[in-house]
Amino acid sequence: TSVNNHVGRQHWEYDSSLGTPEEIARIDEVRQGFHKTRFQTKHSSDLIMRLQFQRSNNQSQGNLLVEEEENEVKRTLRKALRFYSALQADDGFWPGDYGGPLFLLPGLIIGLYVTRSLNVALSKEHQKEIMRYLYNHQVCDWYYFSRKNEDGGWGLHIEGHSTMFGTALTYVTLRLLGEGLNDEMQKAQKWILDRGGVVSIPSWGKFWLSVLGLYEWSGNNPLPPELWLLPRALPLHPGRMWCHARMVYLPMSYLYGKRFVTSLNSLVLSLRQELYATPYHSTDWDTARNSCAKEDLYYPHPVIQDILWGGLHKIAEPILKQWPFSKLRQRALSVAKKHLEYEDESTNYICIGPVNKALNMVCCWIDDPNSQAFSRHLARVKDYLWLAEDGMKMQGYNGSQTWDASFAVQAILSTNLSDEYGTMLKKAHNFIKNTQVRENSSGDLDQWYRHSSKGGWTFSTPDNGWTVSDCTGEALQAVLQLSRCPSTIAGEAMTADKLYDAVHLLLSMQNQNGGFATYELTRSYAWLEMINPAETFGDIIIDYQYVECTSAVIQSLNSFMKSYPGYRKKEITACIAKAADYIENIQLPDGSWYGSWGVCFTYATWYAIKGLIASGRTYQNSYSIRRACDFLLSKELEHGGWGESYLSCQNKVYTNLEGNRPHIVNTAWAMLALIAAGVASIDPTPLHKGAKILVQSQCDNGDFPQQEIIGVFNRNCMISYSAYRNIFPIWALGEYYNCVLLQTK
Ligand code: LAN
Repeated sequence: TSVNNHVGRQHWEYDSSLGTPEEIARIDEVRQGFHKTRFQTKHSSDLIMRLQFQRSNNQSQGNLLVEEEENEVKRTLRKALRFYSALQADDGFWPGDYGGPLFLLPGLIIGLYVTRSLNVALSKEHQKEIMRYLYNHQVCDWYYFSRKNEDGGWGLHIEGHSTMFGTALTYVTLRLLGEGLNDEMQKAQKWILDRGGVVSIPSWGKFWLSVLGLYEWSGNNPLPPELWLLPRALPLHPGRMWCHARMVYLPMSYLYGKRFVTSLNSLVLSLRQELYATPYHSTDWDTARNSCAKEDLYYPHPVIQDILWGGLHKIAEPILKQWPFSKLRQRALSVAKKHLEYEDESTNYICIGPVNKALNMVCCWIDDPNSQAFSRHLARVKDYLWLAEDGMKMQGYNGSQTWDASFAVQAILSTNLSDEYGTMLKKAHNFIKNTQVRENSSGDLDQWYRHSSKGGWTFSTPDNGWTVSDCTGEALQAVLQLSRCPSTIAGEAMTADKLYDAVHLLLSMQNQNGGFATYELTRSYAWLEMINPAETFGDIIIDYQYVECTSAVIQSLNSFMKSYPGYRKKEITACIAKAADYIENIQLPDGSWYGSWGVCFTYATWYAIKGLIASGRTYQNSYSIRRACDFLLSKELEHGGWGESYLSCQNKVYTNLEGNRPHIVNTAWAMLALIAAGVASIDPTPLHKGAKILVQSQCDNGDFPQQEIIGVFNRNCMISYSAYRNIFPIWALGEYYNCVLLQTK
């Protein structure tokens, strides 16, 4: 829960005095056994539950009387709400696990190591939990997710196959944390050497290894900070890139420009021997620049990149080393530094994400290890860490607080049981009200390439500062819905001026073509993706428009119009119509939409249908909605429910989970979409079947099982939304109960 009045802050400290003797014994057992017993203990774990989950009441039979089903759904909902209310923190949000990617912790640990702050920032207990986590996710024979691939490596994310990126960086991380060459480490080392050694790690890995003295800077493609000096009219100006690419390549270009390498010690020298198949100094660094292990290759460099980087590497870089051009480099570095400082200060040293958090921290340190900036960075490291039963991980963000809370409110309201669960709503309402970003970040926004943020919401906490279109949309929907509840139940409604700010911000974020991107307007061209140097990620260079973002905005503006019919009516109506057209335009031939932030076609199709309905289109008058419903219905599993694999995201083809198992979150999304479209009045059977899956999946304590990973970014990396397993079954069953069961009685 929060500390120091930072609303929504999540922070873990070890306190040996807490817990009953039984709990302590239990926890010690789990922790001491780490990397021998691993998941085999029955400790209540997201992952263990995933392994060992057996439906508690799967004996429930075929044809229940409607009456009985009604009661069963209601019982399930009550139990689910009671359980979920117990997870709520005092300041109103639901702390949760936002882990999944495996390339984040290494950045942090390497960053802390080179700044000599490992033991300052992280207690021994933190380090122990981090090691436990890393060992727990090594791909081994017992490993649930990859039984076919028992090779001792690590993936890009917890469900992925082994990659050089994951394996080499995790290996290095464990060594920096003090591990020696035990059996597990040797397996990992073998994995790396079998593939010709660490030379072929993808570019972001090359980067971190260079900082650590394990890779030569000449083996990296250039990351010239001079880009920041170019005129903004050029499409490839960093100010026109997706903010995440901009904010990651900013500190990278700073460290590259300085060719920073930590001082070599015996550990680093030993690692040079452990990780290379041929002697370190005989490596051909020029070829190394473009090498990438086949396991890691998701987005192969187009030829134009090889030409571009080759030119920059062989011609531009040597020139920039010499006077007077070296002056230019100095100037570029000082401009980059200014942007780094701006990012640090406007995010309270949290930074926009986990990658630039660690990088910026190193940048501050190399300029002045005793700076206030650096110590402020250290103070915000723990905001990214999350302790779960599989150990301590670095999350994909400083939490998913506002995002989850906004969905949770809508889910709880859908049950119509809010009389009973009013306290939960009141607390969540306060949280959302308290997390609205009240002011723009400081200075001339344009100079810092920032969109305004006043009136918006972030994905996590207001301290993070970066507002997002759909986070604003979902939060706005939540507060608007709450404002229609009696204040005795939901608390005081948000005042109109604050809602106007949100609407104003949203209207400013619509692109020419009607679609909405994530944090900013789309500022440049899709062909720039050709210069995406990150082999493991797709579509990172510009802020594209997304069906999810576009729909969330439509829904919120439509809801706003209901409460404030007169306010900027013309603009809002036009915005919604254009946005809905955009959604229809990007519908795929099979009636679905591709999801960029959740798995995958089910997620996006849910969003699309909700957006189109909110724009006033209906099943009856919209061919698009009918095709979308047909798509969803065609994917329903034989025994009911929907279950989509993360492979859909990377291959862009709808893929069922292995064994055609249903996934409760996919099932809930599909149900929500079909209910919203009114399919129940035509044939409610698919909904009855889906509801049954959800009801039967519930655990005895009211929780739902943690199943396969359900979030994604940049096509290829998965991320856990652990709150979804509670939120979406509640939401879908809530709608099902009130809009299907009670209506068709
Ligand atoms: C997120 C998390 C939230 C997510 C939604 C709001 C769900 C989405 O609808 C819009 C995009 C957004 C804001 C988003 C963008 C990419 C993020 C920030 C992440 C998936 C969390 C982690 C990821 C970030 C890019 C991870 C670092 C990796 C890089 C390639 C820079």
